[in-house]
Amino acid sequence: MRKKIVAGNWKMNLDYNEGLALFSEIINMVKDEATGTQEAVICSPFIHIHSLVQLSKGYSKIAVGAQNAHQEEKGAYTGEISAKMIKSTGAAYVILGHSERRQYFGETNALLAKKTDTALKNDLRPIFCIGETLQEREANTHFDVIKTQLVDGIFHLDAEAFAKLVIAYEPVWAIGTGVTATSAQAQEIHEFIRKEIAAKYSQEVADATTILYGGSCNPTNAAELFAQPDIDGGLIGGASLKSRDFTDIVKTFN
Ligand code: 3PY
Repeated sequence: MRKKIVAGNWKMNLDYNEGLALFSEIINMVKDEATGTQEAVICSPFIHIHSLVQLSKGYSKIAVGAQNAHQEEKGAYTGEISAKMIKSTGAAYVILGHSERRQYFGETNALLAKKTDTALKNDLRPIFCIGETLQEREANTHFDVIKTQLVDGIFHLDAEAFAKLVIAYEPVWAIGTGVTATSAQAQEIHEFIRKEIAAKYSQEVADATTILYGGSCNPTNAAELFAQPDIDGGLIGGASLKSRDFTDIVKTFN
């Protein structure tokens, strides 16, 4: 049975002490709620990661991740953080290709393919984000866009490496806008992604891949989204900054 994941993306929010306080609250509230094949993940700014990992010790269903990593192993890249550095803090995950990185930092599928390789080489599990813009949906090219993101970003991996990925479908028009894809719209794309994985790898690999929905997912809409057969959890933006909301989303699976 594939893993169910609720992952918080704190983005560029919370100073050091605020982050630790929120994470402590989240641990206390989530520790008895994430059960079975479920996992709760918090992807924080880099400055928090090491401390959050320390706080999460002993809680097997709570993990920590980063929101980005550099494609090179090391070198003269002032201000950047490598996958190896992230791994050395004890983090387990890294978000790659979030639409904000694609949009504001010019991250392309080719660059993200390199970032994915470097993250996997350093034993981090990428949460690989894909999704179409509003214009692409209106032009009815959303399936093509998503297929290209899959093919150019991650389908170069062999099946063994691919099995370590989590995929997050985040329609760009639903990010930070308060607009959510309907559960039918989200399910349609998740089913498409799973079929593409099956065609490229195998049905077994496709059935084992965790595919999250992201984009204004909150305690009110999570239950309907997560009830869809191909939606295995969420990548949560704003609602992950409130311990009660995040916990309520985690509880949706119970
Ligand atoms: C959102 O929900 O806004 C997100 O971008 C989650 O990554």
